[in-house]
Amino acid sequence: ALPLTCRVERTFTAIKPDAVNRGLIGEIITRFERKGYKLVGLKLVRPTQPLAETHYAELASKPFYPSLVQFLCSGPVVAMCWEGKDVVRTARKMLGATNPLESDPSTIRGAYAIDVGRNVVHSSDAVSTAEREIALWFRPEELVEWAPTSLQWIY
Ligand code: RTP
Ligand code: MG
Repeated sequence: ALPLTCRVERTFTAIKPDAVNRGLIGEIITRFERKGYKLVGLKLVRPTQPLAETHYAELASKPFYPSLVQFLCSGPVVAMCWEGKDVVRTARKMLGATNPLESDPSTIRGAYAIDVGRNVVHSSDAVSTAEREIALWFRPEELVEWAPTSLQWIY
């Protein structure tokens, strides 16, 4: 049995159109794999405007909301669901601060972004947000339950 302190969660993470265009898909997925998280959902999506509006609905009153929605719809997005211990909070740490000016250079945004409106990657900001966003972007059958096996694929 898992210890009570082990909180296995799922989060929704998206590689934004700027990063897809710049060829950063592999870099970003690699960081999550190497950290120890498990990929349970993955697809390339060209978001519709309603999807982008719903995704960022909390920010509807912000002056940058229209351009934010337009940006998310401007090209393909890699939608991902990652699973693992404390993945919601840890993914946010791996992304770094929203504004690349403030994100540590060891983070994804700190390493690859220079503009707050083109900050490469998204990840849910809380467990409840993750549940909402996973349901928004994925159908239940698109999420795959699996457990890593031994070295049978090599030997
Ligand atoms: P995200 O949702 O994309 O993961 O980003 P976040 O949680 O770090 O930041 P959030 O407050 O949710 O804002 C969503 C996206 O809006 C853009 N933004 N622009 N011009 C501005 O001051 C400003 N503030 C936020 C960013 O692209 C941010 O990722
Ligand atoms: Mg956010």
